[in-house]
Amino acid sequence: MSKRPILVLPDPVLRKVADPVDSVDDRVRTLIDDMLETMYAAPGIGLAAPQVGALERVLVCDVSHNDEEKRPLALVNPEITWQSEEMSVHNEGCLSIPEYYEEVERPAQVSIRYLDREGRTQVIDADGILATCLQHEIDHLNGVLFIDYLSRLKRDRITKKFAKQARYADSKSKILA
Ligand code: GNR
Ligand code: NI
Repeated sequence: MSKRPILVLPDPVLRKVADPVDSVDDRVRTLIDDMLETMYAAPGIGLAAPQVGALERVLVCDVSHNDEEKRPLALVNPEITWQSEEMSVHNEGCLSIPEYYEEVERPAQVSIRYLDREGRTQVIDADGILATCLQHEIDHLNGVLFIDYLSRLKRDRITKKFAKQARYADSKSKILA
């Protein structure tokens, strides 16, 4: 297993739609294991493959508490098959938008059909933070970020801040080169 670098805004890969996986083989299992290691190290409660530069429909998540046994989940080609009318609000963050948090409203409960790491079809019924996390990760597979649910003012402010940081980092690396 190895940790992979996490892409940060404004990396254009984060805005692309990821491709379905056509066979859950050892290559995909290695991607899953690397994503879990990367997520735990960050630390985060979820990670989508595009965040490590892989434009494939794979996500991992673990919402267990620090004092509990780990409960890693890996979903390949996830599809939301049902969502509740009831909504809930969580304070969200994203490893690709470091140190920025905002409340986002999403369906409180979802059912998701997916392939597990053995390629078997499974269904998960989620609520609470798990439902929020899985929806946040599935959004990543479609090039959608949680800031897309905020007002244009907030989204533009954060997008510009990260674009400016990227320009600065780029100018520094040119001086050092
Ligand atoms: O670590 C993460 N925490 C989090 C908190 C609330 C809602 C969603 C998340 S996912 C995030 C990790 C991440 O960026 N996954 O894409
Ligand atoms: Ni995220």
